[in-house]
Amino acid sequence: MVVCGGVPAGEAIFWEKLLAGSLGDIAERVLDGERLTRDDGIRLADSTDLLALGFLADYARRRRVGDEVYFINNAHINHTNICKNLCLFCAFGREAEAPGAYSLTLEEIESKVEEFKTYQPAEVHIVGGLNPTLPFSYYEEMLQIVRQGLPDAHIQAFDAVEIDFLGEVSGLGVEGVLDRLREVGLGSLPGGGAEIFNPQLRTRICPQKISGECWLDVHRTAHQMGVRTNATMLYGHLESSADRVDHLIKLRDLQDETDGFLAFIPLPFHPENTSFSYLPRTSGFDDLKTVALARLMLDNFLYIKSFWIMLTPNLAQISLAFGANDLDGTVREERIAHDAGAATPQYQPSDKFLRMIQGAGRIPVERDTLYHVIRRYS
Ligand code: V47
Repeated sequence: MVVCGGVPAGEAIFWEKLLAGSLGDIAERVLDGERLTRDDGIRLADSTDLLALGFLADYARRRRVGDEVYFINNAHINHTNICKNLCLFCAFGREAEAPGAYSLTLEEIESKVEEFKTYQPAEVHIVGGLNPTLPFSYYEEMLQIVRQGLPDAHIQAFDAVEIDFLGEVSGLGVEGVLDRLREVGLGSLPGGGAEIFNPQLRTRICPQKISGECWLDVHRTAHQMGVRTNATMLYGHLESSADRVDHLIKLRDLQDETDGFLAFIPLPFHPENTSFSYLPRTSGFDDLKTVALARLMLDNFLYIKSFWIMLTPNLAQISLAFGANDLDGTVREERIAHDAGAATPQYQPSDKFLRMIQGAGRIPVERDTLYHVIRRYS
């Protein structure tokens, strides 16, 4: 194949090398904008040619979404860590009587919102455990409090696992719950709870959790109702390359069907204080490869988000050259990764995002949850 139009002149030499190498046929498909197969994905996931993966993912990113990199002024609330699922990879969830178990009262939520007013976040991101003692009215009132205190903020709340649980608690089902929560301010769903879809693995890492099919069904329902959602994949525990690729393909298939996903966020497993504390942390090499794999497989997702809290700011910045185009947000308080040993700060100011993005030669864009531009920095 001859390298020609579409490839910047300075890159031709790299393409020629790639096309002649062991990933040459995949490189050709990327260059032609063709969809990659499961087999391609597994070969990429198993490859140790990190720079080749990065080069291909960076090309795919540039062609699909250009040079802008997004961040958001947001604030997280983790309203309860009491959880009936007690997933084995999770250091955050605990039984009601366990040390450190908490549920924020509505008054405590109100004072958090009061505190947030100083920052005027564009988004309030709310996730927590499946606490059987909290009535559905608690969730409705929580959203009402956030909406009242921060009327301009988008509320991204409750992952698919929580929505399914609330469907049961309330007796309203998934659609009924989404309807009711939307009435009190719910804007979109975060992408948590997907973990890894392989059912055999789910029984080993999160036996009480809804199935992958159920997770996908909740997102399908949300999309059909016009509620946008994110998607995640927890990697770096017991899964194989094929498990990762199959997970991504299931997300890609649903996106083909609904076009309702906004961002995909790969979440590196943090083992501390979990049943898998004997496992090592993911390597930087694997983190970057996973971002690149996601960009290459998820050809119908616009946004690949590197959550700096879990990835570390330095690696998140480097991941901008491996297919990522979003760094998430200011956050302010995070418990899920920190309970599992994350040593990153819990807050990062906007000017740090500007430095990270401009330092990577890209264009910073402050966004809202739905990726409307709040400010584009030239
Ligand atoms: O659902 C739990 C994961 C998720 C651990 O949608 C763990 O924009 C690593 O979903 N090590 C919560 N991960 C976080 C999440 C998220 C974060 C940022 C942005 C968005 C978004 C979503 O964290 C959980 C679970 O999948 N998780 N325990 C752990 N030990």
